[in-house]
Amino acid sequence: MSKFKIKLIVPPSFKQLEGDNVQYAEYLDYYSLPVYGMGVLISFLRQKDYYVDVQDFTAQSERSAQESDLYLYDYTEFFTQILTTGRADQKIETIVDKIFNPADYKGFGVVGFSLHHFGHFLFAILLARKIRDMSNIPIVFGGAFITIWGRLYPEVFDFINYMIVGDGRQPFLKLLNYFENGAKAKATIPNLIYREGEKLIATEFIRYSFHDIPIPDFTDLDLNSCRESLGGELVLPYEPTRGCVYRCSFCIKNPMENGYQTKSYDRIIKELREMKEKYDCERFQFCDHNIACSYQYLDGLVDVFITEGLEIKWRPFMDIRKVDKKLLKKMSQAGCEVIFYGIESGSDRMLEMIHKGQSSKQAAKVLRWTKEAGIKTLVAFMVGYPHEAESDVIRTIKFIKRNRGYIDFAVVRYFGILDSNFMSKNPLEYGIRNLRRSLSRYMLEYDEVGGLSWEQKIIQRKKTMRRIMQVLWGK
Ligand code: B12
Ligand code: SF4
Repeated sequence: MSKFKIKLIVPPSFKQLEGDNVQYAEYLDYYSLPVYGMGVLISFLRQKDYYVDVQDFTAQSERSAQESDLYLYDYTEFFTQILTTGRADQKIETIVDKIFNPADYKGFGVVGFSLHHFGHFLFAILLARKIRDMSNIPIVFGGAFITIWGRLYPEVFDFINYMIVGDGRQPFLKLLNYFENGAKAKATIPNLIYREGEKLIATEFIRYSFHDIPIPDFTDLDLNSCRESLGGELVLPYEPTRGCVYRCSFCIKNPMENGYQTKSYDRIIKELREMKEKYDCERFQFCDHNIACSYQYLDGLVDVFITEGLEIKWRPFMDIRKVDKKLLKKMSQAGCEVIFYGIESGSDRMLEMIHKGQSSKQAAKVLRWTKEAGIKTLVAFMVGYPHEAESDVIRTIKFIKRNRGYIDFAVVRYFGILDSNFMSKNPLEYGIRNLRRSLSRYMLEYDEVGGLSWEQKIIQRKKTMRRIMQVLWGK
């Protein structure tokens, strides 16, 4: 085993009550799931004989948020201060002090942070600053948030040394080699971002194979504390497919994706069996983007689950374009217990503008079939899309009223333009202009061409949100 010791952290996360891209949800407990990408990285590093110590605050996040009041009113307000000083207000600093123990970092050659979303990122900056104050240990940020938006925050290099974007396995290994024996010049390590003087250097981006991703290693986690608050079930993430062939306007394509990629049935069965046994876990959240891109593939996978008698419960993300009654029945038989559908709107005009490739009629049919097959539905709606008119909102409200019986869980998001999505690249094509960064930077504000200004849009979408929440949850 290498003497070089690695510390990997998933920080607790801030959650918003209100702000840029807030979600109002009545759904399954996503925050208690351990972060899949971090598990993959641990597994890979241990296969390479590294000692990895893991501190994953994921499961505690939900609890600590409630206990210590991490639900801040629009934390983006504090963001600039956190980013530039590495410090927050006294209340948050007290929380950071509680979880920060200098002894935890002694003897380690590097500290890596795995950051899935913006809430993680903020907390990671605060922890990184604390570590930096006491030592020069190299600090590396990676994870989905860093892959997509890390480059927008050069100031963070006051507290950290490197960001690794995309699949972190090989780049991190090369960086470790560089730390340990100065193997190569850092400029030759792929997928690396670092600061040199005032300049941000980004090395060549390599997309690594999806086909040799190991199963995640969660052995160090207290899996009991990762149980869902809803039913106390242990649910673990697993990735059978990656990517999606469609191009919904708001969607962001992670550079790690390469179209729609699938694992072989044999491999999925083997890996799920292994995880089931290793973690005594029967429930899996599939972390794919859209498992139903290929009807044939999904149909075949479901057949194999049944013939192999896998006996697991699973929860995929799917769009409804290719789904039919027969497939849903089989999925139910194969253990599928909840499907996350992006329905977005009840207005066909809006669905067309989003390039969603589905009609509200189709959506209603699929929701009914899903429930009839004995599968629960988790439905995502979006409010405040550019040029959403009163008639569109009324159509969505009517859609919800008509189909409420087929919706078990729902999540409503404010529509937001994310840096690097299709709309940010071609705003005029989507009827928007004057794009500018919000406080969070990765979200963009805009004005509608011939319509509402951003200030008016905020008021309009807030009203719409209230109406949608009222029909969904009576509040
Ligand atoms: C699957 C997924 C989920 C799954 C699984 C999450 C989990 N627990 O693992 C579910 C549905 C549960 C989920 C939940 C959430 N998610 Co999510 N999720 C994704 C998705 C689609 C793919 C991520 C993934 O697993 N990829 C596959 C793995 C292998 O890749 P990876 O995680 O990036 O890890 C690799 C590298 O990043 C790197 N790496 C990772 N860690 C580290 C650390 C170091 C030190 C290094 C060097 C490298 C490194 O190596 C890894 C191995 O290859 C992304 C969008 C996208 N296309 O990336 C959104 C995304 C990351 N999620 C997002 C959000 C917001 C959330 C939620 C907060 C939503 C919510 N309100 O509930 C929650 C939070 C979950 C949590 N535990 O805290 C946003 C983040 C943007 C933002 N606003 O901050 C994204 C971008 C989606 C979006 N467009 O809005 N998510
Ligand atoms: S179907 Fe889902 S994953 Fe595919 S482009 Fe649309 S929003 Fe993105």
